[in-house]
Amino acid sequence: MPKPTTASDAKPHTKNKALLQWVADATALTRPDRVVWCDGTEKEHERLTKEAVDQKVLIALNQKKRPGCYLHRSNPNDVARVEHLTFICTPTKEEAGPTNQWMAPDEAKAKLTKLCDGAMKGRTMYVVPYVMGPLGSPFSKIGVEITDSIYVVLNMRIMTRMGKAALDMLGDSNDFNRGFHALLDVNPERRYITHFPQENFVWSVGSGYGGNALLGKKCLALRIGSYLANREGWLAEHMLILGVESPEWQKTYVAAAFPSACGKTNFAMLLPPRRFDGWKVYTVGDDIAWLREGSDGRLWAINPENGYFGVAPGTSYKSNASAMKSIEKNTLFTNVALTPDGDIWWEGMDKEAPEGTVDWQGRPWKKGGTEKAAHANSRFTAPMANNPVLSKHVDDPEGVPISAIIFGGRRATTVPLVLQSFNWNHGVYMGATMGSETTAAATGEVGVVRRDPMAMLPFCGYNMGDYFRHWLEMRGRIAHPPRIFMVNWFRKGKEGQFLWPGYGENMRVLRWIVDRAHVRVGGQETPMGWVPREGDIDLSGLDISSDNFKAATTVNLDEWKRELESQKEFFDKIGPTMPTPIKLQRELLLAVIDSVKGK
Ligand code: OXD
Ligand code: MN
Repeated sequence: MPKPTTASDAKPHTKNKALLQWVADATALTRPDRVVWCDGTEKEHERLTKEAVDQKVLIALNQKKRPGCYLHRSNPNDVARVEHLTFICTPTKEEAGPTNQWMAPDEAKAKLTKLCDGAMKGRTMYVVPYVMGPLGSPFSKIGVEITDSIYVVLNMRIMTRMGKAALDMLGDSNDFNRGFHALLDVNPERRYITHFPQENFVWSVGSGYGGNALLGKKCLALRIGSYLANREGWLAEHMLILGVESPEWQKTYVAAAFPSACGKTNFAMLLPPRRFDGWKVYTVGDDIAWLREGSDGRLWAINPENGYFGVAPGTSYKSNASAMKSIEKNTLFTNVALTPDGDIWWEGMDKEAPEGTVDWQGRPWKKGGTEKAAHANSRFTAPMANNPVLSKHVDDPEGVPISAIIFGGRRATTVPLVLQSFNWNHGVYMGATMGSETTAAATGEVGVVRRDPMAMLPFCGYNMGDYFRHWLEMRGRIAHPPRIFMVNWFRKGKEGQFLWPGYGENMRVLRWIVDRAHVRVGGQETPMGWVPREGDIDLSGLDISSDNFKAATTVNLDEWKRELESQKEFFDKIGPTMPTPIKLQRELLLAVIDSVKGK
């Protein structure tokens, strides 16, 4: 068995017995040629980047145009999360619930032990200590990822607070997430993303894709995180966090859950339109929020991440100028197209692709053909410090106080532009019944409506019915709960056109939400919740007809009746753990519709 060494043959920066033992066990199983303990220094970063370029894992981009930027081309069979290969390995199937894939812990361990036997021979094993959340924050969690992917190490360096600081924070404690990642031969036949919530352990093999391999993100911060949150009385959510500042008042913080690839990063970096001169939106986080009650009775949130793993196609100066600025330097790109001058390109960028662009697989790309230049789920990994609208509170140990929670989906019909719930329970019901059309962020059919409660369907690490119960119970902990809303930027008119312009104009909706949270603007009560009337939302300078605005905000009771009826199937799927207050909400709304319609 090779002795754990760092690249410089120095000792690991820890005497933590539990950690050293775990690394020794992983070393004995996988038998790497070399073990490298990552310290997070700039020197290490330079060395690893050079190694990755030498190994052709990274392609250096034009360093004059994009300093510190590199392109990675993944195996074409490994471009997205794989929900059908993702398992929650709780002692019983019931604990994982009906929406998760379950495997018995012993079976999963036996399978992956076999696959990992000698799997790192001839390779380097990296030990990556990291913190999710601000250093020193009581909210934060420590993880250590073992991986044989240098690409994963370089991404973890951007996405987390990685290196010696994490080991210092850990000290002698055994309270850390163990994340064991091995690429194997990157073959879907040998791909398993397994989670052991009771052991705070993740074991992922056969994929190098971000959501499957950067184990601090979906695996720890959401799946294991949600399990811990239920046990410890807080919330781990698939939510962005933003701060809205008006010329007159202080900031108001909002958290919003949208399913993958539905514009969370764009919303978190929203640039207010000209009409909103003097208004600012600051990003706290673009994907994950950890929330808990503060001593003042409000709900406080941190972003556990340190960077953005954003969807590239569609990102442009028009859709998200701050994201474009965030990727000017020190950014890793995955599966985007490469231009002849060593820059990156994707569909939906501001400019046309120049002649001689090669596609995400390195093949010459033909403009106007059927093949996309960039993969639909191509990504950028950018440090959050690059974001020109980064909130100055991202490193605050206590986080920021949340005044509103938004649930959003991609729906062509039914769901209005914005809808405010009547109260916390009704809001939890809204989140629990959220539906959205599927996107390219996960493998499978695109554009089909599926229930994606709280945008957590692929990320809840335990029984979804218990998760709803936990949400309902959180009300008891929060004396001053945030108001809860639903939004839908994607509603279409009769001709199939989008009714709302979206992007920066979403500021108008955000302002209504913030004003409603502070109880200082009107709205119209409907049987399904509150919607803005035309005068309640500032539409000045916006080219939208009154008819279109009404169509975007209308609550059509026939559509809602169908919606509520179709929710039954999902409720049945959740089965006996579905909390009664949620079931009753649905029945109540159905009864109200019937009474309003005079049936
Ligand atoms: C993501 C996702 O990468 O949700 O954030 O898939
Ligand atoms: Mn996400």
